[in-house]
Amino acid sequence: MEFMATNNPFKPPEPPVRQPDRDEGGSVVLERRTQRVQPPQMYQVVMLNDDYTPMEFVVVVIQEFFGKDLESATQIMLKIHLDGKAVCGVYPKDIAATKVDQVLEAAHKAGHPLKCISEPVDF
Ligand code: TYC
Repeated sequence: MEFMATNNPFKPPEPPVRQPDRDEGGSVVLERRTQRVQPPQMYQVVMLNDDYTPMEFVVVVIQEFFGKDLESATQIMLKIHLDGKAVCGVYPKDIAATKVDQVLEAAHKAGHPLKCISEPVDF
């Protein structure tokens, strides 16, 4: 039995050759632009120092809402205490806003003036 070299039934068909300046349907493309999607802007949640909120409360809040263990939460709290502020986490915009709401609500309920904000990374 003989196979014709140009019509091998086991060989997948060659993809169509696309000519420059023509799209897949053969229409002329006047201007070709490469579309690039940017990664989403990320937001950092920054906690601020004050003179009244107990250190222990801040450590618990950082563990609870930012998923840190006791040691890193303590380090972050001490950085806030010494430097005036520190980043607790970096998230997409809506999640960062939710974290801020959660911290402010917990602080308000406990009667502490603890404040935090979210801001774009590279602010
Ligand atoms: N400065 C506070 C104190 O001495 C402790 C504190 C730490 C408060 C971090 C707020 O975000 C804060 N009790």
